[in-house]
Amino acid sequence: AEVRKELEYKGKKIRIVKGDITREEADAIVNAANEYLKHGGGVAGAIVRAGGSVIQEESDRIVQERGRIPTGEAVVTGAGKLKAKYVIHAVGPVWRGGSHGEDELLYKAVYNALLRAHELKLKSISMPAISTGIFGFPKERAVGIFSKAIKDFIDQHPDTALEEIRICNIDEETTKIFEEKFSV
Ligand code: AR6
Repeated sequence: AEVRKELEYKGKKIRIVKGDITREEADAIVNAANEYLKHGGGVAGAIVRAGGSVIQEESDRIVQERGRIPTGEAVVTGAGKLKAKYVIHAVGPVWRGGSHGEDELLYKAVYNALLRAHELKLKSISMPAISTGIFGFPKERAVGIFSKAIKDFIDQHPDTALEEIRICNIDEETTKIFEEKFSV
């Protein structure tokens, strides 16, 4: 992937990159999932196509056991044929105008994705701009939420093994907005 911005916060690297997240070499990649972990389009569809149906099958077992995954939560599966070891499925909110808790729910989805990586003692994670595609969350507004969630996570987990957090999007529009507006 093409690195477009590099930041460091409390010794942790944060990189804004442009590329296909299914090709990322991070320990985990994050999927922008829905509550039923039915990976249809967007980044979710790309992850299942590249990683194999084992990712959808494992997701289906999780939903069979636990029921739907509430918006804001994140769960882990293997990554099939991908280079990453894990896929962390984070459920972001559907944009409904902004007065239905969307900001808090997106914050939780980002934070919980990082928390899953931390619990697995991973060193690197790559995540897309959850909710800002098919789910319609305004991209400019999402940047501040990603910034705050990542900063808060690092503040609250100073001893985490996580060394690198990448924000990886395939499209120029999202990449540019994060490149220009992301800060910690
Ligand atoms: N690599 C990197 N970024 C990507 C890729 C890719 N291969 N594909 C898309 N993006 P979206 P959402 C970017 O729509 O809004 C699915 O049907 C994209 O440009 O994937 O949370 C799920 O099953 C955008 O910036 O996620 C859910 O039902 C970002 O990834 C629903 O879509 C997120 O876009 C989730 O919608």
